Amino acid sequence: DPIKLMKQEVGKAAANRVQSGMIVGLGTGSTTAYAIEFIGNRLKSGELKDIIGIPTSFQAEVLAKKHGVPLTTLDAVDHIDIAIDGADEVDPQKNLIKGGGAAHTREKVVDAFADQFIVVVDSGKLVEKLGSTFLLPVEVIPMALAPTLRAIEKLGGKPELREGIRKAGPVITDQGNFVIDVKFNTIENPAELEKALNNIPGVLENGLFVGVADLILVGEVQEGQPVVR
Ligand code: DER
Repeated sequence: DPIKLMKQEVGKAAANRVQSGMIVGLGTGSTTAYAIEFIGNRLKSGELKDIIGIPTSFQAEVLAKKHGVPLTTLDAVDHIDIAIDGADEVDPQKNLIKGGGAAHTREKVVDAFADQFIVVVDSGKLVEKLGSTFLLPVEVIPMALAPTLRAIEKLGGKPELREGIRKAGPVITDQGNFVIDVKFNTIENPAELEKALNNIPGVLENGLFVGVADLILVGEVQEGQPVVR
């Protein structure tokens, strides 16, 4: 499966940038899952020492424990050296849409705080304009669902409440909130839209990551071989 190959390769490339003694932000999603696995492998082999991770979700926490990556919390560190995280879309200015895993609230805290935020994506995530292939996730507190839906429509969005697949009713985030996925025809000014959305009473965080990513690692398959650029 070429996509899986790309995700593994780019996850490994990110994990290889972690140096002993680092505090590492651990992102959420299937691509970052490989990076966490490879960090664990490097710890087991002794090649890497004294790593401590800050998870961005229950998923990251479970994976880190499974692969033997020690964890701590943001109140126990004064910096994060590298955050590794995925994305649903990446534009040419390195702005992102994230939140496919409904984890974007904690991800933005960790990714923005890190000295270096490394994004790991397969080449299918690269877009010219944000919003062209992926709905924009917005985390809202449940009691404000109705007014936030109306406010998002006023901004030109077409919002829909994210329903669970193996859970009846709406998806519930790690904070106990709802996620609204929003279709915008075009997102001309991501920075402005990010601010406008977060200024709606009841909105906790949205999946636009503007000016946060430092390095984009892209997994591709060339002549059947996975490469990273
Ligand atoms: O939820 C998130 O923001 C994840 O990082 C997601 O956007 C990327 O997940 P994937 O690597 O499984 O595509």
